[in-house]
Amino acid sequence: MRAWTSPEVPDLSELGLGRGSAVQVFDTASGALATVDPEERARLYVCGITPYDATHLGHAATYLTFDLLQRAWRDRGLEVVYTQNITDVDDPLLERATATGVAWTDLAEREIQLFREDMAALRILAPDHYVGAVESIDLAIALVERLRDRGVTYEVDGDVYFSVDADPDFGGVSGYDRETMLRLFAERGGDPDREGKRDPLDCLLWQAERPGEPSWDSPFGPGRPGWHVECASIALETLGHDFDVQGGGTDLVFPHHEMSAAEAQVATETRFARTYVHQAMVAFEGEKMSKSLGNLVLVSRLRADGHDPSAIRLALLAHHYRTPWEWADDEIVDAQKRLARWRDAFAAGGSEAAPVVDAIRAALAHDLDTPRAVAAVDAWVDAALAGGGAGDHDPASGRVVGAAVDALLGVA
Ligand code: 5CA
Ligand code: ZN
Repeated sequence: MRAWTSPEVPDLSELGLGRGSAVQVFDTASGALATVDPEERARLYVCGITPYDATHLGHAATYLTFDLLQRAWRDRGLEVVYTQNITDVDDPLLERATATGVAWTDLAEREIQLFREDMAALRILAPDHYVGAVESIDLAIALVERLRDRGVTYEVDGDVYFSVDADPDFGGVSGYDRETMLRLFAERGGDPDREGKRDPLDCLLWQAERPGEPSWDSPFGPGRPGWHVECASIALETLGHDFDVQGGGTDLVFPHHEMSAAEAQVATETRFARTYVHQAMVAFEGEKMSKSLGNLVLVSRLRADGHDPSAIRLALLAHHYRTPWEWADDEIVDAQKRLARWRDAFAAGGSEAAPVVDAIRAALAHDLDTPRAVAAVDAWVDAALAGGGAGDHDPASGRVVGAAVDALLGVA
């Protein structure tokens, strides 16, 4: 699939600012900070959208978090290989298409295009591999065949299931107890109560064709892949196993990331990802912002209302990715004011650039601490705008701090 055009990222080392330090992020699987500092190349997979409605601020927060991780890695001097999928065939998409009387393919195409425009406006780095479920059905089939050959699958009325207990490390991503797993599985698209399953937690690998739904031929009969096998197979194909970071929102910890990892680990007999990083949920009107609930603040709506995309980005940056928060309308007002002050100060210049650049780098390297990075820039900006007779005013420093804010925080 075509992605979108990435923004230019200034190389701070070319401005005489050296390089950033090794990046630490919180790893859900180990429950601790992990240093993710591979030799030359960092490999990242982030779970992409199910394109049945427009990009909301929760999605934007998730993709921004992994954009910042990539910026920190690049500032470190690493090459980044980044894959994102698109769940362009799945139950909610088909249901919405039927309910609104549009072809499911047209609905997906329209929402993917809007997502591209939102991501480009927010200056989010584009994936190197932007892969749809539909265009990678063959990959999913190949992974299901591998699992079948290992004897860890079985059929229930033509549907193919994966035995989760085939992975000795099952549970290692979420760390949840069985009761929690059963509850979340039922809430998030699983079918714990289906008759004929060997373990209520076993998940669907291949769903046999249902009347009126799209299907593809396979060695298991016509049908379509399960959700988890989509991400497992796309990640293995584009990044290989044992890649650096599997990312997404906390709503994907279980079952999605647990199941994708288990499927891939049983097929390859090696670890799927080294680290699992999750963005906390952004809420609105008291609940998780979600397409199914409809309590959405859309990026495209804010843009259409005339808000600078960099202000939307700054509003999100004011929150740490691991802290759940609720959108309120004054967030964008505050961000707009902050953006104006920052731009004034970058034009005017201020004190020496290196200390504030170091502070931004240190904040990001320590678990992508954006509130701390924003506070460091605020302090420099406040001093710059207060001016006064300080002897260390350097008109050129504004350009350098502006470049660092652009490179590291993506704010133009
Ligand atoms: N297609 C699947 C992933 S394979 C999916 O979850 N799609 S989605 O459109 O529902 O969500 C896209 C991404 O945004 C996922 O990484 C999800 O975890 C994240 N996300 C969804 N809602 C929120 C929210 N309210 N706050 C933060 N992140 C969210
Ligand atoms: Zn996924």
